[in-house]
Amino acid sequence: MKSLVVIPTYNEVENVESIVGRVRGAQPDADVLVVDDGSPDGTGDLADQVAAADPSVQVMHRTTKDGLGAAYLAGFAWGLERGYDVLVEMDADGSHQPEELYRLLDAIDAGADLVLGSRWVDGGSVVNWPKQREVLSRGGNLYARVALGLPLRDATGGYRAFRGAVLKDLLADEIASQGYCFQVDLARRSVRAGYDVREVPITFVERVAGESKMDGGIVREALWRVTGWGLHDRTRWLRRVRSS
Ligand SMILES: Nc1nc2c(ncn2[C@@H]2O[C@H](COP(=O)(O)OP(=O)(O)OP(=O)(O)O)[C@@H](O)[C@H]2O)c(=O)[nH]1
Ligand SMILES: [Mg+2]
Repeated sequence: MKSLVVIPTYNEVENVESIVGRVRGAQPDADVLVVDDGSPDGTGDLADQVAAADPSVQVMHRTTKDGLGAAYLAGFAWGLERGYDVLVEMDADGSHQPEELYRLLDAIDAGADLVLGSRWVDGGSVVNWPKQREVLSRGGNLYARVALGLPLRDATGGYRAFRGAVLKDLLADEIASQGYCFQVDLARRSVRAGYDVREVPITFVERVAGESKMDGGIVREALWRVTGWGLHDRTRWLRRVRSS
């Protein structure tokens, strides 16, 4: 099966070369697509240099910073058009270790449709995370689990592998989410559609270089969208119970 690792970047000049090299080293059969949103720090140019030396690496240049979700949608469309069997999401900052990618790909080989790299299953962990980030992630996941009834421990994480045909189906309806809730949205669509969603443990390592793009707006978007989806699903369920 042919895999494409999609890596969105915004101001990751200190990380991009290393992450691409680590992916190529850990999974020589996988191709890489860097999706850069016109990073002012020159990430896109550096990625072009890496790509020039390795035909398995491609770079998509977008003009403005448009959020993680939009970057992934563009990268996925590119990969699906080219017939990749498996599409992988990975951050550029080293938090998602390429050396653990085999765990996700093995689960796809074993029949999963979507595999989540999970910090919060047995064997999963986070390294160097400040306590407040852990509280936010655990709290966000608990909320997503309860509000949406998702049987998942880490629905907000961004280290994932999708079977291509499944991703194509999930993207048939428009996806409006931009930040973390983009991840929650795809996870919930997969569970609802009855796909085989599995979690494998990962060791998530806090970035050592560059700056986080996470901000209050992303957290707020996740909160209101998840609440909206939860209310929507529950009113539908109530209506069904009443009319039966
Ligand atoms: N193309 C593109 N990439 C983005 C955008 N926002 C974030 N990214 C990339 O998405 C990945 C995740 O962003 P991070 O800033 O690491 O967010 P995070 O991992 O939730 O936050 P930290 O834990 O603080 O690192 C990184 O590779 C970023 O460079 C965007 O608007 N466009
Ligand atoms: Mg990060």
